[in-house]
Amino acid sequence: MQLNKTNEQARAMAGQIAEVAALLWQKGWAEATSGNISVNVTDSYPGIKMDFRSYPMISLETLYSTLSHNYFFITSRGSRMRNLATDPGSGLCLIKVNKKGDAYQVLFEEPENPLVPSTEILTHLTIHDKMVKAGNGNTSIVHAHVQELVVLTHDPKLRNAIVLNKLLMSMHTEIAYFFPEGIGYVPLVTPGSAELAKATFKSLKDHTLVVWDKHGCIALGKSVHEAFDRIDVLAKAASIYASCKAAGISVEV
Ligand code: 2HA
Ligand code: ZN
Repeated sequence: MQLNKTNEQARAMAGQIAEVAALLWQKGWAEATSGNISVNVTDSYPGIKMDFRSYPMISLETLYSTLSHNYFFITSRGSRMRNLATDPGSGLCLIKVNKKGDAYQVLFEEPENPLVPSTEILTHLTIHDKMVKAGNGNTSIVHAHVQELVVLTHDPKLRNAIVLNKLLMSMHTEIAYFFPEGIGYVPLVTPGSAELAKATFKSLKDHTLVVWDKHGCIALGKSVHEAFDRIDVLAKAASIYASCKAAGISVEV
């Protein structure tokens, strides 16, 4: 998107997205075009006056009435975190949901180089809908291919929310502090599908992070940095487990 066409507050948010994109790339959690980030930036556009009619309306499969007239930054389909880190405008869409909540527009695009939102847009909007309804200040979502967590889901014993929680809670004292309600787990589902959005929504309940089998995880927070911290802390617990196993230390659950 053409970031220079939007306001200072939104550009600052794009800067934070760029910082987290850099961290995801450095951690090895964003190979190729993987991972996606979105932030509700409605507060950055109070009473914006512009002619919206020039932007095509794109229909949504699901009705998100709570998101009526909400604005979101969401990484674009095919964007690379390593590029977003230095040039957020090159891989970020600003979308505006319509009044009814069943369609959106992508704003401030370069007509010759239009961007399309992430393949996981349904999951992101489903979670944003839930966050706006909850009104608890959570605005940001980060999805990444966290290797340490994907490794765990290769063990059939750990493909289960109860066992996974028990194991990760026992790895490091910080986990109970960061995840007082535990974490969610979604079995293998097609990436980008409405099924994944539905299963994630169900699993989120009071959770702030959900592990996706053989895929990675998705986390929410009051900022993109808070969502990233949650992922980072959980990845540490998973990595401690792997280190213990490699050292022959018994850590069975
Ligand atoms: O953005 O990571 O899950 C590409 C993905 C899909
Ligand atoms: Zn993914």
